[in-house]
Amino acid sequence: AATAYINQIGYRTGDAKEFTLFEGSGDVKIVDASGTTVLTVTPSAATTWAASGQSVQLVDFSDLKTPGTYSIQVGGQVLRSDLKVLDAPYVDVAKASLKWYYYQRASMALEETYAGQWKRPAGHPDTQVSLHSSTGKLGSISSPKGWYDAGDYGKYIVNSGISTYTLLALYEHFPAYFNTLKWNIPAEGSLPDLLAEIKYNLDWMLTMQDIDGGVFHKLTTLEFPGDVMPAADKAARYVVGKGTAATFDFAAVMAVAARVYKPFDAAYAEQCLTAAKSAYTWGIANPNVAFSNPYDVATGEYGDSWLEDEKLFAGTELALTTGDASYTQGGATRSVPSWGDVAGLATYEKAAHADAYGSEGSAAKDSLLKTADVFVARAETGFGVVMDYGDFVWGSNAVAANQGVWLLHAYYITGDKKYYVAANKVLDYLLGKNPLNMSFVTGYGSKSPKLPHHRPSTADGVTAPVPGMVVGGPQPGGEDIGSQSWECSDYKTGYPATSYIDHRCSYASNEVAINWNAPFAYLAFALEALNAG
Ligand code: G3I
Ligand code: 9MR
Repeated sequence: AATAYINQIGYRTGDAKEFTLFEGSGDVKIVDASGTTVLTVTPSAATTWAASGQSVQLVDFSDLKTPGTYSIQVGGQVLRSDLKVLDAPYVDVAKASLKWYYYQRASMALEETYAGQWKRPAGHPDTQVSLHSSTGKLGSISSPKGWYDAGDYGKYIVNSGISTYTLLALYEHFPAYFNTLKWNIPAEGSLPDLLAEIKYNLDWMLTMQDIDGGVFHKLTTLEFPGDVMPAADKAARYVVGKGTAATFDFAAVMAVAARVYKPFDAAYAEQCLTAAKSAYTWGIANPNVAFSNPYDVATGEYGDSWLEDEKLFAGTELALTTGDASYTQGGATRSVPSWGDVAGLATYEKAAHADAYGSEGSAAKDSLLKTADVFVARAETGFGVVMDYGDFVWGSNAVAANQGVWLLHAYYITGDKKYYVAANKVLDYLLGKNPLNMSFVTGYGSKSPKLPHHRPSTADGVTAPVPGMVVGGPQPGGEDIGSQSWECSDYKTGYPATSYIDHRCSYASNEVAINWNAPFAYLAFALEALNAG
């Protein structure tokens, strides 16, 4: 049947606007609340999008610039009535995506004043955590606070790396916007909400550094816990492993934190910088310590054996913070960043500060724009999105969001609107312009995930999931099929972009994670901040 796939949250008044039409024929009419046709559009010629196997048309309705709610009609048939045009469409969903980090806080109770119906008692104090034999040490450490990684209750340094960095970058790129923005979380001193939230995780990360500068890999139970609330998960937790990836990721994040917190808390900034330097020194001396799960540990691995990108990321950030060029590492990748490949984060920094980096700077700009141009071209055909067949891996929605962030960096250095427009199309995809016809953010949009793989949302007795969570998204792996007895049925469709199930069992398509919310928050907020004031 004819279907219009739209950004369900809304389109910005002054922006280019597009939706995707499947099995439509003839012109599209956009009709306002009083029944008046405000725009008639002839859709583009149909093309097939390999990732969903659909033949679709694109409908450009940029000429509609009046705020309101509209219906979409084809051949007299009303396809949907939830098309919105707004002046600042993303503020609420973007705030929710950052508020979610508060809901993920370990070691503290969530009070009703902040958490509403998702209030809960404190869990995981983590004040006395045994050092697993894989750390090579005996005894225990105090390692409280931090965000739970995902639908599980582990705290993982590698994944905290890219996640915390991305949120710090959001502040660093738009400080004026965030100095006054609030979303009802507990205040810490005079810090802006974004920096207060990030500090909750930085404080935990700092506890994970050993006295020799090396950084422990993760803090988890030996097995994943069952579907219980944090306070009911009483299994012993361990600090596990120590390695190069964790140590360099930590060094990079602390180097950025030293810059960002300096105007607010010079002593804290100094602590972060000292930690960054000693971690970096350990990483240089121990460049090949890859982590893999010990035989008795079954929680998330975040295993990675290619460690040059973490070194590049750390060196680049330390050079920028200290002005000491001896930290600089060569290289500028064309690949979009992910938890296991952070080289692209160095590309961003070198491109943004190209003058200071000489030939490294121009190489970074070149890499940035080459990939961005591929993305722009992809978004002009098929489904009108950047995502391509091979992009659908575990956490595909973060691939999408990071593609959007990449495009914004191309926009920052060129001012060329085509990159902004393509970045906007990424957000359209995540908010409903996709073949599943759903917004991937819990609580936002006409249709959004109701049963994410998120232990608190499963166990809290509240019908609605915790809001503001970006689920992993479609991908053809199906690693969870058959798990949790018969419930996770075979949801593979033969196409990557539609292999998804909104069920609690589906950790491979419907879990949530801090490294998936972070690029979404960056993208949605950057698109607001760029239009503010
Ligand atoms: O990169 C390859 C790609 O080259 C290949 O074509 C593709 C084919 O399957 O696989 C890609 O690798 C995948 C990788 O994610 C991409 O980042 C792996 O197959 C896939 O198994 C791997 O999944 C990871 C998953 O843990 C299982 O280890 C996810 O990235 C990672 O986000 C996820 O993280 C978990 C933590 O372990 C525990 N906490 C929850 C969190 C989210 O589910
Ligand atoms: O619930 C776990 C989820 O948080 C992880 O991301 C995922 C991948 O490591 O694993 C989930 O746990 C599953 C385990 O791996 C296999 N048995 C079923 C578990 C789900 O309840």
